[in-house]
Amino acid sequence: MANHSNGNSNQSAASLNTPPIKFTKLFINGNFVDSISGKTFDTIDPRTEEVITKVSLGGAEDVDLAVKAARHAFDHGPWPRMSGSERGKIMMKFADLIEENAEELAALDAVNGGKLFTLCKLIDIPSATKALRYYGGAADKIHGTVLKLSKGLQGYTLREPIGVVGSIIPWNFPTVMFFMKTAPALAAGCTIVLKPAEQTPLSALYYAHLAKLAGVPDGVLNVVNGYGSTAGAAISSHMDIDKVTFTGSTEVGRMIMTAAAASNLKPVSLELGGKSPLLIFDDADIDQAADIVFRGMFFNKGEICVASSRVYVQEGIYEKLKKKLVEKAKATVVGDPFDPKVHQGPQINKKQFERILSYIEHGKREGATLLTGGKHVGEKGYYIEPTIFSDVKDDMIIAKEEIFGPVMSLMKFKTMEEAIKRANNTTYGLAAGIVTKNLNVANTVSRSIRAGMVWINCYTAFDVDCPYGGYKMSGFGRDYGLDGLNQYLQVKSVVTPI
Ligand code: TAP
Repeated sequence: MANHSNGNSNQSAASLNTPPIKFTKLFINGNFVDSISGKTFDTIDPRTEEVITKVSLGGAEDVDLAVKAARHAFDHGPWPRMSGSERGKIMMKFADLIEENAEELAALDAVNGGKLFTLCKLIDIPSATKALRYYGGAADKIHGTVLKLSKGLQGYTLREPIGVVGSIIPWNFPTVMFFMKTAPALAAGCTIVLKPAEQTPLSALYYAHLAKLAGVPDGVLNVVNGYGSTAGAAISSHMDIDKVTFTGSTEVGRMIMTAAAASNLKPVSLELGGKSPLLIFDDADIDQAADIVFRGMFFNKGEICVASSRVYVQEGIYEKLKKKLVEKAKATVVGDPFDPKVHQGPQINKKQFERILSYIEHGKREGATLLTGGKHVGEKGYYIEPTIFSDVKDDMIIAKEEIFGPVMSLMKFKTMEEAIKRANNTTYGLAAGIVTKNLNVANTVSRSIRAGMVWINCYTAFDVDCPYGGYKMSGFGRDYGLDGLNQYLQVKSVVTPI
């Protein structure tokens, strides 16, 4: 417990601890503007529960303005018409500008999202530049095919940008999500109206500014901050948006799909929740397994859709692994995400904080054994101890529902067949992990699990070249990889007599 201190006392990064807030308005048609209503909302520092700044509150009418700008840029502007290599060049410049401002951008995500500053610098911000360079490099390689037709016909296909893209993203990875959606859409030649999560608007506005500096034409990338129920709903039901891409909860994903169907039948891609199983077999190296399990669950304070929140451990290794995991949890330093000694920052907001604590209470009431953690840390800020339950049963709420916080459920299994069956016993299918030295086990399990991503002897190993997305109620469509680019393209067939 001694380590679970909530100090807001980092001196070494004192200036970044309170980064300058340069952009707080909406970004529409290349300009920062107030919302039409003139209203603003508070954006909160989860370390202190205090207001960082006020941000313009966009509503349906602001979304409408942004869509008009994006529509005009798509129908008449240079972006979809310029060559792929020209678009790629601008995207490379955009990446360079992000690199030049990396510290400040990392600080914005850390202060706004309670994310570890060092990891923002090491992972989140580089993911933006990697995505821009990967898709920027692909922009001049978007080809159709030549068709071999019968009956005196010849033809070919064109892969054309889908049009105006509405992008609705969550708060757990503000930068990663922004570029996971924006980089392929830009490469394809689309124009974009993006709504960041209301909890984390700050870095998105900075990116809009850098996009303009890099040469992205006005109207191509618009950022409208606001609430999901107003600005988000206006995007999903807009008649002039050609596609919506969304990452967030399954509940909201369903609402977006309904709104898309009820308006102009726009295609949607949804990356939704998860309750991902991680299977540890008896032959695993215990230290390696403990590292993988611990990071799989507690990375980004458990606020990650692929969190390995259901850990199935084979009976021969169960007790040993349990002990190691508890040791690791007890050694975890919870506190200010700017402090380099800290491993886990605060949860995003009061709502999530209370939700997580209520799941912990559920776990206790349902009869799971609380091995460690379970409590709020400190007096101020949304800090929660890394929490591990053992003796969890598959039908307990903590084993079924996405908690989206630092709460791990440990379960024991005997055979591979049993583990596969129990791992698949979920409505979700986002990710899964296997730790074993046995190649046959790894192959059998990875092919038997119904999930969009399977990691063997690693976890949360993402790469821009690796498609990522869900099975079942974890959604459909893929982000990243060339599959991610295809989401922003559509195929036109052209046929002519020979
Ligand atoms: P969501 O409500 O799903 O938020 C995701 C995004 O959708 C935000 O930008 C949100 O706007 C927007 N949104 C909300 N209602 C909308 C609507 N009716 N139409 C269009 N857009 C709408 O997630 P949350 O409430 O922040 O978190 C709740 C739970 O969702 C979490 O506990 C977790 O289980 C899950 N979640 C999953 C993920 C991933 S990566 N799969 C990410 C975040 C949360 P606001 O800005 O107003 O919130």
